[in-house]
Amino acid sequence: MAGEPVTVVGSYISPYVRKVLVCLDLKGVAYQIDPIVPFFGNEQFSALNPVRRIPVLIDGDVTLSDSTVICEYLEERCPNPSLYPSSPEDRGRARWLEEFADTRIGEVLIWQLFNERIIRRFVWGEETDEARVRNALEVEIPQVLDYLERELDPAGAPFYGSLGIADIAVAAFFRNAAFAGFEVDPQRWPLTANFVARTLDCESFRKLRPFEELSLKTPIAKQREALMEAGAPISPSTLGASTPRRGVLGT
Ligand SMILES: N[C@@H](CCC(=O)N[C@@H](CS)C(=O)NCC(=O)O)C(=O)O
Repeated sequence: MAGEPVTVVGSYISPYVRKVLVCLDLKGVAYQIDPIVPFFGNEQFSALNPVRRIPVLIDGDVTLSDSTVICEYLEERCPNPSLYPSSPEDRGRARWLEEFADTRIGEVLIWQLFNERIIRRFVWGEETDEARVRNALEVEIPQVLDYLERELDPAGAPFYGSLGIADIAVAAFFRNAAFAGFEVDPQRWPLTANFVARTLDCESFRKLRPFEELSLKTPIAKQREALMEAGAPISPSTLGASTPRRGVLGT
């Protein structure tokens, strides 16, 4: 990490990749990206990550999977600026919110909404399960938003004082919600709507937008080249394959 840029394997569209890219940017760590779409890893990718999920971070001879593991590694390698609260109490709370984001928010906004509306159609050529989406929109997403609304500071401060891992992890999922046509209702969840808008407006999130939008509108096989032309820091080689493979893990 001292001289060479690290490599992040994974598409700009993934919320877990987004979380890692924002942490790298806030810490000023140079990176290159191999923007493989989920399910499109080759054999070498399987060898690096047996559960075949993105992101993977490669830093010299260190290869790590899982956004939480990666962000903690980055925090320890590059402690300044710290993205974790200093007190054990708030650090524990921030880690819980990160976990809640990666599991429960991921379940409702990614698996039940974004995957249904986008990945199922564009990766697998399947129809959206409209009943599953309806249940997500009417029941499960509101439960998550009710919880966030209770946890957020009414004065509009970031979680635990300054922008950190909890804000980044939670907000990252709402980009995918927007890609899938969902926005938080500001009448019903004013604190959450404000939190999402404010956090996603930070420079580290904003600078990813052109690459996210380009990835969304470009056929999978052409994304790497299109991103390179648009100035994204694309890695010289790829762990991508030309056809998708069903996931190893369930949700
Ligand atoms: N807990 C993992 C979750 C990563 C994850 O679910 N990534 C999705 C893309 S958003 C993926 O790679 N899906 C492919 C699969 O399930 O096989 C993390 O925090 O990195």
